[in-house]
Amino acid sequence: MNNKTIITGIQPSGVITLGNYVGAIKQMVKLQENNNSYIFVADMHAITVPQDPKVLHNNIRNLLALYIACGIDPEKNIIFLQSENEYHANVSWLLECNTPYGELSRMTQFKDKSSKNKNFYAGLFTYPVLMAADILIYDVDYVPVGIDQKQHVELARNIAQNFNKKYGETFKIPDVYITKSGTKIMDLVDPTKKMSKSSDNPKSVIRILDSKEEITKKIMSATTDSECVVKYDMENKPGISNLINIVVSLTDLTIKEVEDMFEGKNYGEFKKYVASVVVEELTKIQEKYNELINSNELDIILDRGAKITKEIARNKYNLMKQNIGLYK
Ligand code: ATP
Ligand code: LTN
Repeated sequence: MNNKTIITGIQPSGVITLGNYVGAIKQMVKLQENNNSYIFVADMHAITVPQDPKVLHNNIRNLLALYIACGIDPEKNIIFLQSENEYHANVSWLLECNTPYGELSRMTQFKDKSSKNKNFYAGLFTYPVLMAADILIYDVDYVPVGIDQKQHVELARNIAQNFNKKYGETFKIPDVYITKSGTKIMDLVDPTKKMSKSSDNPKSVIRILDSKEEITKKIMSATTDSECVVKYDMENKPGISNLINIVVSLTDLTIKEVEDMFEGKNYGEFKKYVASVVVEELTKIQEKYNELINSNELDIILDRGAKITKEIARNKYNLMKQNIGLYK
């Protein structure tokens, strides 16, 4: 992909996982070279479920520092904090008033999350509209996300198409850009579930700031099977396949090469290798993170991001108001 405008965001709902790194950040690092890219901290999305204010505050700064430590270059991207640009919420409201209730009810992530906790808030339901606002404000070509977000980007497309039809050309129609197949990293304890940063089980998730010992311990105790053959088979051997995926997404090796390397070897040896690959990658990131977290570089980056994105968002908001017939 070249010369395209792209946007993506991650929620500061916990320290990011290896899944977020592989599925979102690493992709943006590749794409930043030849595209006009926006990357933001989706803090207003994080509050769709209850958050402890102090923890949330720390998670926001951590995520910002981690973006940069993971290779997101502030010179090549516009990095911003969603809540610092109040137009996202304003645009979202105008879109909400043009989004059929029925379409929102079909969102699988909403069904999932609302079934886990029946006392959910309205924001959890309308969240995909805020995501549509994030995307449509910037007239992007592509939205790089993991497969779990595809339905939300498709909703943003529908919202934009309907809005354009009803009120005249207002938005560019974005496309989803699904990051390389096979890069969905699964939970280490239950490898049929996606590894998720809001998971309650610490053993399930490798977090980017985990220590070498923690990483090794978690991988060594990851759920596998009793077959003792390192072979990729997501359906019958989800645990081993997930570990192979982890290696493939952090190295230049293919699945076949990993299988060949461990032919006739036991799971213990394989797991030790997986742990060493992860530790090597995350140690580099952690060193950079430690340099950044208490520096004022982060504040400078945010101020610049807020300034640039507010200007763009204000123009889009005003165009929407005008097209809808709101007084200006
Ligand atoms: P939460 O637990 O709060 O829902 P999450 O870990 O599922 O968070 P998101 O903030 O929803 O992560 O996602 C940020 C980005 O990371 C998205 O592009 C998403 O597709 C990607 N992503 C999240 N989890 C994984 C995973 N396990 N494997 C690959 N990509 C992932
Ligand atoms: N909903 C996404 C985060 C997100 C996003 C966006 C991604 C919010 N707004 C706009 C891409 C574009 C998530 O939970 N992963």
